[in-house]
Amino acid sequence: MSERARFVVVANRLPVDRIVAEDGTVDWRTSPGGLVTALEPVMRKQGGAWIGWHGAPDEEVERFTHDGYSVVPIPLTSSEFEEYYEGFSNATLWPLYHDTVAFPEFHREWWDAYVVVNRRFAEAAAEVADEGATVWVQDYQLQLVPQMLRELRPDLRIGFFLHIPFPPVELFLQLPWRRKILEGLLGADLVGFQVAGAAANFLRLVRTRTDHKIERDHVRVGDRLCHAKAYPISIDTEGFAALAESPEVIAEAQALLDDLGHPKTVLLGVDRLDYTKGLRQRVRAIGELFEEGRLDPAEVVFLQVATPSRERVEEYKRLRDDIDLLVGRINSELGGVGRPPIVYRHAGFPRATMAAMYRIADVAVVTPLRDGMNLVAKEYVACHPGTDGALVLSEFAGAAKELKQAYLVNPYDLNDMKDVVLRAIEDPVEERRRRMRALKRQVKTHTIDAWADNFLGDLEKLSRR
Ligand code: GDG
Repeated sequence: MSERARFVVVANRLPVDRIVAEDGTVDWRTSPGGLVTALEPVMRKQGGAWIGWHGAPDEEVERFTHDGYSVVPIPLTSSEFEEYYEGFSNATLWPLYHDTVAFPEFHREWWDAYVVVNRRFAEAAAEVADEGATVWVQDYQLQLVPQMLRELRPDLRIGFFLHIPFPPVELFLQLPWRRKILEGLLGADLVGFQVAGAAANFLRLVRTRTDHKIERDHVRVGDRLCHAKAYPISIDTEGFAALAESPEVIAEAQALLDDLGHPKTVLLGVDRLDYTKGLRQRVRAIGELFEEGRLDPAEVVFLQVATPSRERVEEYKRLRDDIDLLVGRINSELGGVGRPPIVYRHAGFPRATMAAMYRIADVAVVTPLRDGMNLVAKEYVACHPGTDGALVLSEFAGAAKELKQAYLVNPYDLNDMKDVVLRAIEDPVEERRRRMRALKRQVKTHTIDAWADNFLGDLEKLSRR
């Protein structure tokens, strides 16, 4: 058997993407992401393994070493991909956990696939983890893994982090398999959430729906404790700031401004194309501001990037069509023959281009209907040079709990959103600076490294036996 690891991350996807060259040779490239950046040092120090799906259905890929840690690919069949991932994870749990902003679908065969795949991940972790090792399970796709793994390997220290919201009791109770999911999570020594309210929702459910005893922030599960606490995730603040200051990004920002015709004001939205991100409402609100003449298309441009996501799931197809239609209508009615008021791109971009967009945006408009955290808000604050920018942020993003000096909005209230966007543009420079300074302080002092250290530090402390 191959070497066992002292630190194991279990996530739906691997942190590497497979690159196939023209001659057919296969290589793996680290996919850019905060989680990988934060966990790599821990992996290096302790000897780590990352367990996850490699992205190609019906294919088996051997375990290999990448950048000094072990990569353990888990196979999924096409039908598992459809039922466990697109189905139960993204058409049942995702809408349910985001306050049912879209209707969750409940199908028994999707649940069955979810159980089968969770078991496969748990078995892989049980095989890879060294005696007494720490295993950190990530996110909503794998909520049964903590308990399954605990049964296989009671010696392990098990943490779980939920990246998305944990819903209020009344919504969670719709789930036919609610009890099994709660028990799944309770297999962990520490369950981390983005915000305190989510941990409270979880504890309230455990209190009302199980026989386990609760004391403050922990649950007694047989002879052990399961703790539930908030660990707001963050970004590699210094890394983003340095990227945004690099000569390449500064040049790209200049080229972007040239392309846009040097407008007086750039409004920016960056999101995965997802119905939780509030794109319909945002485009309508800003569209109305243009239509009513409160924003002048000659002076203001709204740049919206929507990265393709979950393209085979019905609700996402509908959203894509809606946004195309909405943007098309606004632009055709308002634009002159030059640049349209809304510049909309349905595409992914390199990180450097994202940083260039953050640089040139006078106002970032981040208005999800519900979001676990929202990293785009933090990335904007880290990347925008000086203190002249402004962040419009939804009250329904976890980030609003920390970024209190943002221009906070209720994205369900279009008039409020319109007024707040205007205020963010027109407020006296001193007011904008005061807010931006406070936001910068927050993201500088709360980084992704601190997040991982806090979680793993607590996991070690709380699970000491
Ligand atoms: C989940 C939770 C929570 C986007 N487009 C491109 C691109 N991105 C990057 C952004 C940012 C990330 O993707 C998106 O993160 P968010 O936090 O905004 O949203 P989710 O994807 O929904 O993430 C969320 C997060 O997990 C972490 O816990 O905050 O609440 O839903 O980093 O920059 N990156 C590149 N090109 C793009 O086109 N390179």
